[in-house]
Amino acid sequence: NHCEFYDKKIAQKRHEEKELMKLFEASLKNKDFQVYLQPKVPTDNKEVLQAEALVRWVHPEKGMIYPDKFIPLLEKYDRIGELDLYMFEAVCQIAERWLKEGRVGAGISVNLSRKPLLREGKEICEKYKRIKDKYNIPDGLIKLELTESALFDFSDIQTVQEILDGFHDIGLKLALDDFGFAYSSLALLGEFDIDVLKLDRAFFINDNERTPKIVESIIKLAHELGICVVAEGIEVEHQVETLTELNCDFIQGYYYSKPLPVAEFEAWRESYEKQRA
Ligand code: G
Ligand code: MN
Repeated sequence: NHCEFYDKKIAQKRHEEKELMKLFEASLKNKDFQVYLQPKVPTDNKEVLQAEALVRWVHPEKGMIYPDKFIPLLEKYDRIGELDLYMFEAVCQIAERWLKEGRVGAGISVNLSRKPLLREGKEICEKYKRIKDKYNIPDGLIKLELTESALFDFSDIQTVQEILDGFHDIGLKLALDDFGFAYSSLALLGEFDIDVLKLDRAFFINDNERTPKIVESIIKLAHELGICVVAEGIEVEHQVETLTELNCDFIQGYYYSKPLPVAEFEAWRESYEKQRA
C-alpha cells in the first residue's frame, strides 16, 4: 500500500544481494564461516571463564565480510537459521574438545535468531538436540542468546514458554541478549524462564549518575529471580570496578578482549589464567 520509484540503484542493490546469497551457499559448504570467541570474565574468582561465539565470514576471495552486512540479508532471505545451526555445531565441537582437555564448566553461548524461531516454533529444539547429542555435550554447558524481540513477536506468551521449556528440556540454557536496549520490559522476567540477562552496552555508553542505580536494581532483581547477569560492551576500568561492586556476575567487552579466533582466544585465556593464579 505504498508507491516507490524505480531507480537503477534498486536493481543494482538487488543484484548485489543475490550475488552475496550465492556466495553464502558455497561458503556454508566450504566452512568459510569462522567462530570468534569473546571472553565473559567472572567478577568472582570462583566462576569459570565463559565465552560468546560470534560469526565472521572469511571469504577466500572477498576477504572478511562483516556481520552487519550479511546478517540482515540472511534474515531477509530467511537463511539465518542455517547459519545459527552451523555456529551451534561449531561451538559444540569446541566445547567437546575443551571437555576432553579437562576444562569442566567452560561454557559458550551462541546467538539464536528471531526468524527461525518464529517460523519453526518448538520444533526447532529437535535440530539443536541432534547436534548436542552428536558431540555428547553435557546439560547446562551451552547457552543460546536471544533478543527480547524474538519473544515479543509471538502472539501468545504460552507459545514462547513452550519453546523456552523445549530448550531447557534438551539441556540448553537461555540468555536474554541486549537487555535494556529497546523496550525491555521487567514483566518479561516474570513471564519467561531465562537463565542469563545480558545488559546492553547502551547502559554503559550513555551513563550518567542515574545509570548505576538502574543497573544495581536490575542486578538485584535478576539475582532474586535466580538469573545470572552479564554486562556487555565494557571498555574501561571504572566500569569493571562499579560492576564488580554491584555484584554483576560476568563482564564482556573490549576492556578484556575483542572477539578473537579460537586459537587466539585460547592463548588469551592462558595468559589470563596465569595472571589470576
Ligand atoms: O548483540 P550481541 O551482544 O550478540 O553483539 C555483540 C557485538 O558487540 C559483537 O559484534 C562484538 O564485536 C561487539 N562488542 C563486544 N564488546 C564490545 C565493546 O566493548 N565495545 C563495542 N563497541 N563493541 C563490542
Ligand atoms: Mn549476543
